[in-house]
Amino acid sequence: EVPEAVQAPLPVAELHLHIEGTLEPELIFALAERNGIQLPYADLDELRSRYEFTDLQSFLDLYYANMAVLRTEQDFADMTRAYLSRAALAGVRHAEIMLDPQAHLSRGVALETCVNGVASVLAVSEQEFGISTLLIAAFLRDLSEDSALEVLEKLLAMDAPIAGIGLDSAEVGNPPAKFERLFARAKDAGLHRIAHAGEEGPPSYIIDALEILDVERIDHGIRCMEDPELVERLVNELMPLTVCPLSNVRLRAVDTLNEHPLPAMLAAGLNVSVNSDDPAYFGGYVDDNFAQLRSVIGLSEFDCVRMAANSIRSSFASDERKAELL
Ligand code: ES4
Ligand code: ZN
Repeated sequence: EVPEAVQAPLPVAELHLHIEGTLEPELIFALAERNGIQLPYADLDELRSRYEFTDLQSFLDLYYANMAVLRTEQDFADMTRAYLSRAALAGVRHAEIMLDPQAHLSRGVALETCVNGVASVLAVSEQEFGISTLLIAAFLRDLSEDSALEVLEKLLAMDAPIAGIGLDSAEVGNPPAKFERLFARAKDAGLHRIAHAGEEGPPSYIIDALEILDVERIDHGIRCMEDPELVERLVNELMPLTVCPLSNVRLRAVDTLNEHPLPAMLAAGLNVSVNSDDPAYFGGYVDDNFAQLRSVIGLSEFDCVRMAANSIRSSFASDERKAELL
């Protein structure tokens, strides 16, 4: 039998990935040094000791703090290149990458700096890494809709190479309805629309993301399992749910991988895929997520292949690119 380590990974599309969540501790220290930024950690081990989270907010606090090292276009480009290089080893052949522009604007980093830094690398990702890519501007739901609308208008005015918009950050207390005008504007501009829903928030947030925001995919969506009627609807609509198993464990949305609803979601016929979310923070990339699903909960090869196909079909890639990958 071939050892697991040398088996080629399944070709997948990564549909739920925050580029800022790919900043590995080593790169955080390297960028801090390059930019003359004093980090509040003495060394790598002290930084690594902070990666124990109790909920989404406890993670977001560290995630936003670590972004302080991203100052120049080159920083954003280096982060993006590091992700693509690692993702290629994980079997990722297409990636739809979220960027949080407001998290950089609020630190005095220009929109052009973060967008152009990431986009300059995405423009060559297929040639250099064999990974086709799309950029998604994600909006922070704990900020106002007016702030999001202002940033979206700027992105449109600068003709930023974005394929769609997303909605992330602190979910509970910031329901989809808060962003009705933002998503209407994005649809009017011909952009794809996705939103985090049902990670920590209730099933009603998933329903509202579908009905009020007219989203084409749900990020996470795991709490749909509390509402059988919603599950039936999601199955009938073939609605993609971008599930992030290791993220859910690390953020305590589920107690352990053994308690994860993914097998039940598959059994219900939901269109689920496996994604890494913030791989530098949650213990691994897409291949690590699949490896733990296989070894810890005994997920079958059939289900892994099915979810890999789901990821490609649920992407916003061209029909030609999908045909290449399927
Ligand atoms: C996120 Cl896991 C998760 N949930 C919501 N917002 C986020 N931003 C980055 N990772
Ligand atoms: Zn996410």
